[in-house]
Amino acid sequence: MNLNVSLANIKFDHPVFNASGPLCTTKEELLALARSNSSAILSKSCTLEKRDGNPKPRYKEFDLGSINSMGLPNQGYEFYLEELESLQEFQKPLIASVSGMSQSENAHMLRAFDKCNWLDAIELNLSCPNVIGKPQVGYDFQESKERMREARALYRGVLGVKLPPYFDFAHFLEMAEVLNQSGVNFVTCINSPGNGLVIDADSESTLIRPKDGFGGIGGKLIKPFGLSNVRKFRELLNPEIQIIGVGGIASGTDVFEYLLAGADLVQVGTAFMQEGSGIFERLATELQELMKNKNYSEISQFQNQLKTAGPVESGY
Ligand code: YRO
Repeated sequence: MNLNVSLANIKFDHPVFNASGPLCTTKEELLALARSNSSAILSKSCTLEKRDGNPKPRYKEFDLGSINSMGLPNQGYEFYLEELESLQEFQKPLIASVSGMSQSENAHMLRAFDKCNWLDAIELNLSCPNVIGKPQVGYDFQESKERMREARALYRGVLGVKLPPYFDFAHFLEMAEVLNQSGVNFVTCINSPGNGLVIDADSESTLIRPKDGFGGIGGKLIKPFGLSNVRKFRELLNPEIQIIGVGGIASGTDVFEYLLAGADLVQVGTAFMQEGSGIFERLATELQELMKNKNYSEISQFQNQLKTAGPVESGY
């Protein structure tokens, strides 16, 4: 069985690796990822300077998934530059997530990453704050266009953008038009749907402390939106722009569904946080088992081949 996949010129042993955010911030966490069966190493979104992030509790699990308002805790871009470089011996793709607090912060970091001939790709996080009072960059199409134009001009390697979820076909169309003109190589759908609220009835309190309890939602609850965003962008984007799916993946069947919907690769966030680095081996094995049961020997035999339900006379 062959699970090999490519992202532009980059080769992956299988399509499952970590989402930026969970367990990819410190030296120890990145080393654990390197030693795991994750098919690549993607680091926590970085800023120019080190950030402590928001006060704890800032990540919690609940019955349907997770909620977080981490506030971008990271060790500063120079740390990820050094740490990723030191993991070359593990011979898997090394990807840096970049999320500057401003256009000029991104420019500074992208110039530095452009000088690294060992780095495989950059994932530019568009869920970053813009001017206060404006929506996050990914929900501001003009701002998204400018951020991508600048990133493409400064970073000559494989470049992708991490997108927030969209919920309206007009928004998909507008973003797809920007992406098709941008020169980016891939998109990653989806970042956590923002500003959910989870309440603990016993304590009559929010689950997390920052932002009066509001935070990004991950896990099982968001899988339908990850799938819809992958599916719609696969329909609207130029075929050369590849798609990484993320949102609620916790089984080989989940991986299969994302590939069917049109993803080329997938990332795991909440379930990696819950289960630890053994999850990559489990998901790759479960995908392989499912493919065997369906008599598939290669991903290309079902990738992007989702069918629409046929008509029936009875029921709703
Ligand atoms: O709080 C975070 O660090 C965070 N959490 C997410 O679920 N997605 C993200 O992209 C980030 C970093 C960016 C931001 C939400 C702090 C603006």
